[in-house]
Amino acid sequence: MPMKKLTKLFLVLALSSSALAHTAVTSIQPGAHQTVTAPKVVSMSFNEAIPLKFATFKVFPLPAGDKLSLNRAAAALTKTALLDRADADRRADTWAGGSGDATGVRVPLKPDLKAGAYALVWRFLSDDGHVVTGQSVFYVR
Ligand SMILES: [Cu+2]
Repeated sequence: MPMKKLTKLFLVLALSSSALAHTAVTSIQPGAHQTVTAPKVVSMSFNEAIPLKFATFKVFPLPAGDKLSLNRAAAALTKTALLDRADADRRADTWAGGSGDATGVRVPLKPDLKAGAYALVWRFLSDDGHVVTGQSVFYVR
């Protein structure tokens, strides 16, 4: 194999092994598809500290649907809603940003949430420099 190709192969391998080192979400409360009564916060923890300055957490009510359509709606929000500004009215949380590094966050929720499905969506900067996004669905009874 020519040297140039070998170098390229090595680079690809090095990149894919660093991708394995993304900061991981180790727990979410309420958990995925869990039902809770009158939740006051959603909490998340990570396997290493993340800089809160570059982190966004949002909670949105979802239209009624089955598990698959709720997961799809939450994933769509992760793509469209994370960088939105001025969406406080549509959101179910009152997260106002943070500072410093933390291995966990507590995202405050608005009081008296209506019964139904909600999506927690997140975006943060991993220690390896990658942006990590994700979502989780829970239910309020
Ligand atoms: Cu990574």
